[in-house]
Amino acid sequence: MNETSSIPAPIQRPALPVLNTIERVCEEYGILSLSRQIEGCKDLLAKDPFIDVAILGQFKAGKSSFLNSIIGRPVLPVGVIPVTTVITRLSCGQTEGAVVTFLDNRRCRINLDEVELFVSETRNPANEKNVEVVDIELPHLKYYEGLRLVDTPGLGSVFKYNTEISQEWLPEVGMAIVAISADRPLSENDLALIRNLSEYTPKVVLLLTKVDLLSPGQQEEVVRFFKSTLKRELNRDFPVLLYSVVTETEFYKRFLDQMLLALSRNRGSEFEGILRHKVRSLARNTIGYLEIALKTSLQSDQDRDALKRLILDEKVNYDIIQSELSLIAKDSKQQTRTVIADYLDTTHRAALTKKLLNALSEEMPQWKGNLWRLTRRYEQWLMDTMTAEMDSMSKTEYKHFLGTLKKAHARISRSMMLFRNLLDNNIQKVLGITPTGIEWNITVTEPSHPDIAFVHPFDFHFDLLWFLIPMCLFRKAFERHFQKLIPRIVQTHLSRLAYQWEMRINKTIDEVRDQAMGYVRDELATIDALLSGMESRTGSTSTMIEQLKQALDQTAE
Ligand SMILES: Nc1nc2c(ncn2[C@@H]2O[C@H](COP(=O)(O)OP(=O)(O)OP(=O)(O)O)[C@@H](O)[C@H]2O)c(=O)[nH]1
Ligand SMILES: [Mg+2]
Repeated sequence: MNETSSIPAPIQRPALPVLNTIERVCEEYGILSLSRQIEGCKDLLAKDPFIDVAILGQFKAGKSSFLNSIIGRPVLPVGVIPVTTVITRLSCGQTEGAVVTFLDNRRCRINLDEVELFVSETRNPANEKNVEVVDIELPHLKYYEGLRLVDTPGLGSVFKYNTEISQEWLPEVGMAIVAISADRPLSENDLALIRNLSEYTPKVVLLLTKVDLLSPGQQEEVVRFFKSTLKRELNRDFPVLLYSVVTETEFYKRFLDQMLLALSRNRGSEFEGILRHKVRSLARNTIGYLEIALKTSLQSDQDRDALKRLILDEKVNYDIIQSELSLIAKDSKQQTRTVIADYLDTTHRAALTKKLLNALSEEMPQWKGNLWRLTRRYEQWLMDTMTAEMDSMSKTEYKHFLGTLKKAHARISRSMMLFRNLLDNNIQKVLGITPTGIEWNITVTEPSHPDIAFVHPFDFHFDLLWFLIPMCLFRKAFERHFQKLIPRIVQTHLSRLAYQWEMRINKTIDEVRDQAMGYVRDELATIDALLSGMESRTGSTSTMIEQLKQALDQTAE
């Protein structure tokens, strides 16, 4: 948090010695898989006493519009294509402005009208400016003292799992508002998000946005559908609020205000509740792993070796899964270019060529001057038209380019889960323990959009001979020549677009593979550590499990 914002009054921090115990146990037993969850709890205890109220959800659900409406100022950029790329926090500050924190910890203060330069996809594509977070300070947010409203990048529209930035940030969530647009009610992705969020916070609220698109009867129907689906899928009730930034906003805002004000007033106890929830979930996972250690430590050295061989058998092998995932990635990457090029070729090449030829026939008669000037006009026209066409095609058609990424993601996720099931089954079979199973979510960041630049099509500058060529005789011939160039120029640009997207998509496929490998590596290292060298730990492990169970009882929600 930056120095200038007004830090809310400190609150009583719950003493949670169990967190230290868990951290020590994980270190001692080599339980690497829980590191991120531990860091999330520690951060919450150590950081400034804000409760982060995060708005999360699918891209274009209306998250930024909602926050602008709540704070009464159009501070966050909104739009019809994916916009938000960076976590943006809004809180009360003495002076109006924003602070950008970069990944290397540099900070700079900016005006509110510059926020867009850092948080929007168009001005900061795929966060190329390496911004970690933007903190917006507004004096009038004193109203919600101690709360920080957090805008998050939209979660992947075409992917089962969520974008990296928002996903990585989940352990930080205090209260979560899950935005679901009235025109896309409750997808598989939303359910996965809500399920996942429930690990990190007891306070999850659903927000049905853009309700102006529905009649009152339809609104009721959608809310009923939400409630029944969530009850069936997650066996829990969640509050559902409605919102529209278009009609009756003040009416909807009142409910949100009440909720946020209550959270702000009871910040101390709410904070404690959120923290307890996180620690309890962590304690349950730790107990799960300790039980594996306990079972193992009851065996003799020889039997323990045998158990280890049974659990980490030839199928549960790092090298095998590594080569399997690498093969999937390689196979998918090889197909990327063809998939994109074929799509552009069959769907767009002829139509674009025709469109450009028609446009050129309309434009060219208005161009005056000698051959040199005519050629410059042609080049300029081509540059403007092609850049605009490629840019718009890249933005509107890119979803058709993501086929191999989606396939790779699905195949890698499946392989990873099969591997996990093999491991879990072995543990179940050999030790009689059902592993608690922390979530293995592979997150996918949509690749950034390439910079569309014009490729110069001319090999020979015949226009330099303009003083030798009488235009009254040859103009028609040059016009025909310019037209004849169009198909080749279209083809060159389409294949360049395919190449640019291929590079980006293939890089993302590699990232997906590496993430999967990271999960597998941590889990195997954890299980290996738990199955090794436990001979003298039987007593201490069961004491530890008892202690954690007691702590769970004491921190009951
Ligand atoms: N009809 C209607 N449209 C809305 C409403 N809220 C947002 N929109 C429109 O929905 C589109 C997306 O809005 P954003 O606020 O940019 O959505 P977002 O969830 O922040 O999108 P990302 O940042 O890309 O994840 C914009 O075109 C908004 O004008 C609403 O209440 N009613
Ligand atoms: Mg947004």
